[in-house]
Amino acid sequence: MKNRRTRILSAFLALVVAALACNVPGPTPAATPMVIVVTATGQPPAPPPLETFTAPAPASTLPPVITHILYPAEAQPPESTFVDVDSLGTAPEHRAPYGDSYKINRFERPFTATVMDYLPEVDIHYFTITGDANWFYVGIEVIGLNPQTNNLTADYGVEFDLDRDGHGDYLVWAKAPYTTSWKTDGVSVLTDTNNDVGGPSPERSDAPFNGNGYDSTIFSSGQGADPDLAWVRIDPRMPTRVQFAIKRTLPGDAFMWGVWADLGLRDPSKFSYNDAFTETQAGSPERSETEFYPIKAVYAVDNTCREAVGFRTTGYEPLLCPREEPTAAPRTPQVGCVNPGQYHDAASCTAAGCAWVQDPTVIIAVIYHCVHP
Ligand SMILES: [Ca+2]
Ligand SMILES: [Ca+2]
Ligand SMILES: [Ca+2]
Ligand SMILES: [Ca+2]
Repeated sequence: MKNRRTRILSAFLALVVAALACNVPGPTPAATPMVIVVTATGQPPAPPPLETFTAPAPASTLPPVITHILYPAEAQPPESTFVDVDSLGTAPEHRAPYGDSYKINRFERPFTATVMDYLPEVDIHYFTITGDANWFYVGIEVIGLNPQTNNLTADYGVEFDLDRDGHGDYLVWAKAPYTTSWKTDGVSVLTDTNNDVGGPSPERSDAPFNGNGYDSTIFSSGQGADPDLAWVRIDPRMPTRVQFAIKRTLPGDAFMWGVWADLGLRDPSKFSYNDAFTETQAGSPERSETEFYPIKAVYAVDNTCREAVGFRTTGYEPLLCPREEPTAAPRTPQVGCVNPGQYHDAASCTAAGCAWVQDPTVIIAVIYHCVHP
């Protein structure tokens, strides 16, 4: 009798130990709870019948339910438009005219590897930005559609540098298929947790540099803390134009940005491509670079220089688009407008005979300043 009591006590203690063990935090994921049956006879518990275990359904078979709260607008405010080099004119010669600067990660490679056949859907021609109260809208207009499929099949992306150090901080990346209605399917927002996008120097090739580029996904097809963070569509008015709608909360009010078209590597974990590959491995699209022509490991890709939003550029921001030097002869100041920079409001500016105009160096947040009329 005493022996039986001891066995029951031992079984009870074992159950308490097992229950405590279940409460110890650790890396083991929560498992299906198992019921331990303690019998009065002290016999080891019989294994439960197999049919009582029901394997949980794999997550991939459960379609995520995504409830959107805020949708991008159908029509956008007027845009700021920027031009990228295009290779349409030199495509029959299987080369880019210029505009590919491997050292600063600037690509003009809308061509297949080695053969250098032209890919119009990869050739960025214009890139645009505008915004409203909730969104930034970024447009990427390419030269043409995929001639085989008559649509756009490349990946397209928008890269943001928030602290203007040249190292990209967010990459909004979209994959085909695209539709003319806004959708989050196929759109990801990636970030770089160890700031190695661009390698040691964002304005230089550090190859061979073995970083992990954009290494973390904070949004994927509507899944993430904000289900409305980033959207994509084809402009309903223009089949060669991809549009992104990105919540203003992502980049904030002041940042640098540029865009991508990629039908080649399509691997943001290898950003920057000019760090992951040497120029010899990557090749060149310009025949004048005889040492490197044609393109090889870094192929079917186009990107742009970076533009600024919400702040006045100094001209020294890494990867900033070149600023045009003024070509017109300086106008002779008219009598009455002396040192227009001293006036900081429209009334005193015009009263002094100067002209109150938009500052073209600041986009989105329109800033007026005083100049000679
Ligand atoms: Ca281009
Ligand atoms: Ca940065
Ligand atoms: Ca670099
Ligand atoms: Ca990284």
